[in-house]
Amino acid sequence: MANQIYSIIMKKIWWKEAVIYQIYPRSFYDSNGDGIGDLQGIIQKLDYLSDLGVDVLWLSPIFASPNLDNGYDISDYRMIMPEFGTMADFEELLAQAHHRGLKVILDLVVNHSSDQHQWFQESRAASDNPYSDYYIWKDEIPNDWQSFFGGPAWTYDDQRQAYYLHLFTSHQPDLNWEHPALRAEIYDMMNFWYDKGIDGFRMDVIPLISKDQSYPDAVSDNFDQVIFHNYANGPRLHEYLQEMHQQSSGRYDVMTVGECIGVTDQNCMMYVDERRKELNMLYHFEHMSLDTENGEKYSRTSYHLSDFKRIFQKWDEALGAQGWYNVFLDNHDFPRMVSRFGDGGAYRLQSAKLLATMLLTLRGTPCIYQGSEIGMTNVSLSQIEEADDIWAHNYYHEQLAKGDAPAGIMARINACGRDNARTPVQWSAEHHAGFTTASAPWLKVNPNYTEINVAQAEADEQSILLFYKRLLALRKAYPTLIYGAFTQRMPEHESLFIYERHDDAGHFLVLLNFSADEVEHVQDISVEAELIMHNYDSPGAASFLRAWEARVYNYSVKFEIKQ
Ligand code: TEU
Ligand code: CA
Repeated sequence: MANQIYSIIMKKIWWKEAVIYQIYPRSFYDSNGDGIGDLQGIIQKLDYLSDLGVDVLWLSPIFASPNLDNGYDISDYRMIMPEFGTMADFEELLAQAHHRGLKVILDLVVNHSSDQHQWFQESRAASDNPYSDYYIWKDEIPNDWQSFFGGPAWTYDDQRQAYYLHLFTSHQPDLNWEHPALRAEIYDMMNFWYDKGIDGFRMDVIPLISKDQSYPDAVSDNFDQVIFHNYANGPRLHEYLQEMHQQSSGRYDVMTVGECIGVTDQNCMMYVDERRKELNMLYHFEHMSLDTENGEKYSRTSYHLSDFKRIFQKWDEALGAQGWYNVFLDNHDFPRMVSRFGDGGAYRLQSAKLLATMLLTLRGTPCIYQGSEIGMTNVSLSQIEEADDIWAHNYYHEQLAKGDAPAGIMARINACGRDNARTPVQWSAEHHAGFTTASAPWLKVNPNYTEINVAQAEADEQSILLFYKRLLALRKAYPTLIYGAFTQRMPEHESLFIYERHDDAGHFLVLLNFSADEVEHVQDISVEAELIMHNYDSPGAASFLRAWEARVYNYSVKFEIKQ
């Protein structure tokens, strides 16, 4: 078996062994009662995080920002957002995290800045000052590109009397990476944070930074195709990533994670082949658009489990021994994983544990999104005023103008929207889920906080939280779960996801039933196999898996499983 040799030649390194926990600071914990999560709030919860057993905290942007896109529109890359605290708070957070053995990575958002950034203010003022070329200016609109959040990607600026490119909102102008001074400025800024002691960066939409200078029209109506062919993987991208590695990240012992929108299993090695010295790892969006139509954000279609599994199989093969990636099932841009890939209703407990099992036993660095460790679910917003996300607002007004009924639009926003993941973390059954003492949090708390919250989970032997802790401990105990090869069984089955993780040091079998039906699994389980993780508290019939049942077996002796 070709992939069995991976574990022998694969380089062992801390960022492959780590588990990432993503914090969306605005919604994590509010320490000063203004309704907004903050850095001191994170500090107060560090013991909770270290007790959970994660290794790396990824903080979504904490820099100065007018917050049109909640920090993904940065107005000063070297300043902490005042709502979140001060530089002293950040330094304290870093020291306190390191003291507990937790690493901290920050969000690098350098495809675009905020239009409030001083660079853009200068750039729009004149075509002959030092910042004129920091952004992408054209006298005429060169193509039909559309922005991610709706509407054209080019906007006219009265001051400069030219059009500028913005792949996201018009308040997020794209930076001009062709300009050497801009690139030097970015590397310098990265080193400023590395010198403070941070442990790496997650890099926002990094494949988009190099643009085809001929600015051709969009290749297709399918937005995923446009991203792949027009926006991502530009002609000088890999030159920039290598330069960034040389000038910055490569000089430190840090991890770099690319948010690799528009990257497929065909070109992923260009980014993460360790011999190329670009990024350590990436995460892709293929399983995130499997259940959408034409890559359209607010659409939902059904999908086959076999296709879902095929994505994980093919990425595992593509990355081989020299590449590495992140496994994730939700983050701040997507619905909650239990509501989307599991069953957020009757089988919430079982399906959240099943998804946790998958997340933490595949080959790759797992990323847990805040709140998923207690099985937080999607929220239901009854009207657009309750939504915060600019994308949701834009979509709502676009659809309304097309004559769509508000109830239908809200249903799609509730199913697909980003606010689902952004409601405050549910800490307890107290007012506003114990997130804030303010009269109102910045975004509504999911009303199910009375049942789903950290305090409840900590007191409950059967909780999802405890299950995560056990799984995290298991990964630490058995390096096979990190470096071992991944081999699927019954890849065409439409309800079961069954795979082995194996190498010279160990052998595990993972059985997952992605359905509410009882399904025969046909695997011959050896009597010597030890059941080490199970999301039911009773054994059940040996050859069947119950609704959303998940099991992990450890083989103490080598054992061939019948196909
Ligand atoms: O996201 C890029 C982005 O638009 C995708 O994640 C998108 O949500 C996905 O393809 C599904 O349609 C990053 C950030 O994560 C996001 O929060 C920012 O709004 C965006 O970049 C702009 O910085
Ligand atoms: Ca606060």
